[in-house]
Amino acid sequence: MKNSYKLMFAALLAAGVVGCGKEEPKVEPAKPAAPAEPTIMVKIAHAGPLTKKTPHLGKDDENGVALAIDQTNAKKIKIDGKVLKLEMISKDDEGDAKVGTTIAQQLVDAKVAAVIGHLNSGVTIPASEIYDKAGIPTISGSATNPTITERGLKTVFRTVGRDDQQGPAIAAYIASELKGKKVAIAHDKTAYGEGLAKEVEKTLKAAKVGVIANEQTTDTETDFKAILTKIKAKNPDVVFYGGMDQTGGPMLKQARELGIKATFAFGDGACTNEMFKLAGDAANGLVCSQAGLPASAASKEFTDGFKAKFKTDVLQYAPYFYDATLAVVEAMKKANSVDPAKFTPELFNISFTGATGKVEFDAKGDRKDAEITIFLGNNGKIEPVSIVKNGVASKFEAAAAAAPAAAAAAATTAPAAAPPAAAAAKPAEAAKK
Ligand code: ABU
Repeated sequence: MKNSYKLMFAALLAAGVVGCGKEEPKVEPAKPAAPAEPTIMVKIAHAGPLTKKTPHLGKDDENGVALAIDQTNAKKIKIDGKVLKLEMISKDDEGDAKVGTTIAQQLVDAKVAAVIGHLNSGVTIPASEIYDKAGIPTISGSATNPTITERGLKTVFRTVGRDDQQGPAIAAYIASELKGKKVAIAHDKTAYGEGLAKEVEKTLKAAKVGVIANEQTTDTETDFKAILTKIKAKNPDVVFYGGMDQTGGPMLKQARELGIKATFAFGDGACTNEMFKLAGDAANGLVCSQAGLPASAASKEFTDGFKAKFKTDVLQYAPYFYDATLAVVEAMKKANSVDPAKFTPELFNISFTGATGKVEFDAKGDRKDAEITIFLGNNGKIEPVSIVKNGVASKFEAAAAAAPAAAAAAATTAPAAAPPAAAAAKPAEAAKK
């Protein structure tokens, strides 16, 4: 049969004009597909170390951004009448300022609408200047150095607390709970490590705790025996290290090998379960702080989504990078625009409950009412023991862990129900801004 006959025959069959001697079921004509809703594609960048220094933390952060993007896309949020479709571009800054500024320019050239990152303060500081010049907002979920938001840039934000909140909180714990009398301090010479070590030292000295050593290393060092030998000679009861877990873990392990008995304390960069992989049993008994609520207090939407998508545990900052991404979406909704020039100013006006509790920024771009959590290493993992908010410490309530807002409330309504005691109250007070 020629093609034209075939087509005509098929049409007549469909219309019931010709048949094969028996009744054929009527074939409903296919309904025309609904016209696709207009969408608006927006590139959101994640930037952090994915191959060097702390790639485990960089991946955790990236996962937080990816989850927020997935969940946002599923909600089919309309901006200016179009369905918002976010696309993630993730860049490896290797935890290095030079690489960070190179990729910052690449992200500007790629016309991303916002950058969620970087992980490290020392990378965030120079990279955010490049984004700022391009009018692109930067929100970090981990960078805690105060300088980041002290430069008057109106495009730079963070969803975690600052080191001038975290430093006094961990120092207060050292003074009042560990009853430290002779504290040795070491840091990795990064913006974060050195800055936090200075905050800790300042608070300890104000509390009349002796700071008997101040040693320096780098964020790529693997052998700490030389500085540890000097520290051992001073016989401290506590050692505070300002640095990340990839150096903090081996340092702690080597300290025990050298016979140093002091309690080791760390800031958020080394406040991860990774410490047990790096230091083994030596990590039991460590004390550390995170610049926010613990991951165990993250929202159900985040926790369930994270487990389902990544089949792994949160390491630390993923909920904060998730909330940083959602903050951008909230600002876009408020501005009804995906244009950074229009939605960036709205970041100062947003208010939403994210994975980590209520998210609002102050006039500097810092998170309002940031909490600091103190952890102890115990039985192969870090466990939250107290929360410091606005300079007031209270016991961490495991029962409230599933609801960040409730956990935050427990922390503020039970002032000084737990550490720190009087000796630490003043330093904690100094954390108020
Ligand atoms: N806050 C610790 C890790 C990131 C940073 O501030 O460098």
